[in-house]
Amino acid sequence: MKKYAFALLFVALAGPVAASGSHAGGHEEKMAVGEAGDKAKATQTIRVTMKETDDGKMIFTPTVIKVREDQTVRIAIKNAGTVDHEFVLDQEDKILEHKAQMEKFPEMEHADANSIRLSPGASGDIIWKFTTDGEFKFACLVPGHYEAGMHGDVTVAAK
Ligand SMILES: [Cu+2]
Repeated sequence: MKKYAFALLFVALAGPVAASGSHAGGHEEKMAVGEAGDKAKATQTIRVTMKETDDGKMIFTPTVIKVREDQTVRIAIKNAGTVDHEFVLDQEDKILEHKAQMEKFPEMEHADANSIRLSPGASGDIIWKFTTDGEFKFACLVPGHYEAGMHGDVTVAAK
């Protein structure tokens, strides 16, 4: 019932926004992984580090994030590496779609609430409300980085 109400609300809100046209990715659609959260409502801070390793891999630490449905978290991300990295949070098929786009357009900028790009040494936050239980992903979509190991899993437990 609640999900149905959300869907109706979204249709009402999304109409004019979609009509104005954003880029082809269709980021205006409601995301299964959730929505931008309110920092004041964050109940947990999850610290994530991004870096290259001595043996040529690129990694997130940790690689698994566990949260609960309807929980708002602050994901505090630090680039401890020597090249730009990204943190993109989404469902797996969207991540892979986005990855393919990044391979065609490596300089593509993301200005979405579910992603952040950080230069070496930089830190930043994503405040996120997980609205749906299930399995999601986070990844760095700078070309080559996903293959080098930069992806992880998000498990959202049902309430
Ligand atoms: Cu990266």
